[in-house]
Amino acid sequence: MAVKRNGCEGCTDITCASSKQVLAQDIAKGVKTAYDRIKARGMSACLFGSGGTCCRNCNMGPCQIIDGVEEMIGVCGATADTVAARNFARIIASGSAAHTDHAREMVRGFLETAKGHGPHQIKDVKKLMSLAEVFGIATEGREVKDVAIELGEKALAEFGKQDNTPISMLKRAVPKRQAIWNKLGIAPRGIDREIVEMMHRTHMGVDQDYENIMLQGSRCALSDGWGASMLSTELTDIMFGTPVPRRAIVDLGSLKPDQVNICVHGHEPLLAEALCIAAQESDMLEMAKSQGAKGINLVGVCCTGNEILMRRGIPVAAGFVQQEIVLSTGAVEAMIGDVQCIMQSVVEVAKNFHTEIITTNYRAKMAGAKHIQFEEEEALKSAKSILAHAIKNYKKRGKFFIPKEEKLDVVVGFSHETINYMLGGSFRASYRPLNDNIINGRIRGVAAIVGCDNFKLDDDVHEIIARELIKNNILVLATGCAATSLGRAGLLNPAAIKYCGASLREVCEAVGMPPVLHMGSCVDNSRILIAATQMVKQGGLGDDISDLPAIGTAPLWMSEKAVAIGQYFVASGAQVVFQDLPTSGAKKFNKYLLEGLMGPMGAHWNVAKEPLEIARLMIEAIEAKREALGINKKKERVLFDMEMRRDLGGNKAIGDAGCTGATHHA
Ligand code: NFS
Repeated sequence: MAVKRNGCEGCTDITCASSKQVLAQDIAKGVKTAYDRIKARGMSACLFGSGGTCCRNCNMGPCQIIDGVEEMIGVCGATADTVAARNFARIIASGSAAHTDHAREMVRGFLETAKGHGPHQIKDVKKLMSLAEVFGIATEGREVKDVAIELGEKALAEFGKQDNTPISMLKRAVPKRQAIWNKLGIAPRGIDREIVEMMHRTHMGVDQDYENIMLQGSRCALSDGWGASMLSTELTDIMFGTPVPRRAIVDLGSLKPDQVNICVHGHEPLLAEALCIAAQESDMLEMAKSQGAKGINLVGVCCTGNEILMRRGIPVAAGFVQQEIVLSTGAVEAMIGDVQCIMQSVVEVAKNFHTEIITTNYRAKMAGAKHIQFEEEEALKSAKSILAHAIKNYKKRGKFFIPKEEKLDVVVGFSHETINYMLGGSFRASYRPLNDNIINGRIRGVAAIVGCDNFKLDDDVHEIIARELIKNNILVLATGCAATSLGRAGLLNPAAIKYCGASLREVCEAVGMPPVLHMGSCVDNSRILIAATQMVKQGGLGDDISDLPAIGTAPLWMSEKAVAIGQYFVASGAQVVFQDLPTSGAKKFNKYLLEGLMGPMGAHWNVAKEPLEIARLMIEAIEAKREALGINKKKERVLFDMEMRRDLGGNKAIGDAGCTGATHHA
């Protein structure tokens, strides 16, 4: 059912019950959300912009190009295909830059931690040692601290590397994929360098061949996926702990009526982790009590929320499309942000209430917000001064409304290590059982539902796609705001097996896991690259990611980061489906993305409009891969025999332990 606020006919549907309740309250009457702005704009999107054929790369234009109309090419002679390719490549560069700058901060924070500075520690020594080996660092008989410092320094050097050798983590890929990258000359050399080269090549008068532009587009995206994002995920895990299954809540209802509610919004978990530590310290709790509050309730918004959800079980109150709605409860003392995906409108929404918007990063200031710089060198002190500001706001809280009906329990924390343990057992952690279940057809394949949510389509798109996939016995991996949205839909709970096809249900039941596995934030899509690689290395499903019965979608993509992710998946051999691409105004280039990339990359982009159409396309792609692998031979349905039950039963404890909130270290 749509929420038609102010008679809003142009709005897409909000299906989330909690969001609907909040927006229906009197206190939210003065609030203008993106749904209202879509209606107020009263115009459809510019065709040149949405088709990718508006060129603003020099000052002879702007040139609006119409493909096939001779008079409507660029003043410089640029065609629709060149312009759309340059624009698309710049989207990839911008998305990669966001992940890269985030990753650099995490590496710097890691290095400080390794040196013993700040409130954090090296929590996952096993992972430290295995990543050190990838970087060729000797580990035998060395102090953890020394290995960590050397790893941090080598990791930092990956960003500004100037020689022509590939970045270190590419060697984690399967040999066939590495050979493809080498043959095409697209193995990334330095993380920053690939973004700079992409921007250069799309400057006026440089690269004008869309296929060549996309070679660099792929290299730039790969430097994100196998470079920046992977470094961020791995070092964050080593520092803050590799996620393990745990119970949590994903809902606006995670706000507490009698506590100081603080939303942590943005992306880099250094701030969020420091806030989590600070919020448990007695001086902060005392301060909260002195203001009349019973405690401090930190909740997450967007991907920083996913980071602390995965590692600490701290609730995610809101995904991207709910960031204004969470403030509309009137129950939030402060929204503390760092970088990325923070809408400018939150400052205006906050003006309706006592809520303060606090920016903490010199790279991301907002007019009308309070800026308190988060100093990483003095993380705890800095976090406390930010918290103190929020706590003092509690007394100013007026009328508020926290939706009660929804208590959306989720089980999260599925790092690729966890999946290994859950399916393979703690003594023989391995992807073998997953591969075997795919080969025998109980699990038809694996689908990733990732990326943002977006006001362009109804907010139940992820749910519709996921339900269709699991009904067809496809295991779903989720990250980012898509994962949050699937949590709100109840699909991150083991009880969601009731929506599964019979054979997937059997597997999930035996292992004790939900059919949709939350793998983390958007930088954690690198976990999916590793999981897919492990599946290939395990054997029986071909010798490259492009052979796997696997596919990804970011159906409600909003951010440029999602396009960078899509391109690194494609360049790694995985098919992806988006709801639209900003390239439809350039016929040849669009076709190249949707078909032509298959030649060099073994995978391509796909576009499908409707959620069920997206799901259908994904199912068909998975079945086609199964056919090509020759694993679709009809055989009698094998019920679990005793040995298999014992096998899986041994692992059940891990799933169950996680579900009771117990933690073990991966
Ligand atoms: Ni990803 Fe995260 Fe959400 Fe999209 Fe934004 S928070 S990094 S970009 S909107 S999933």
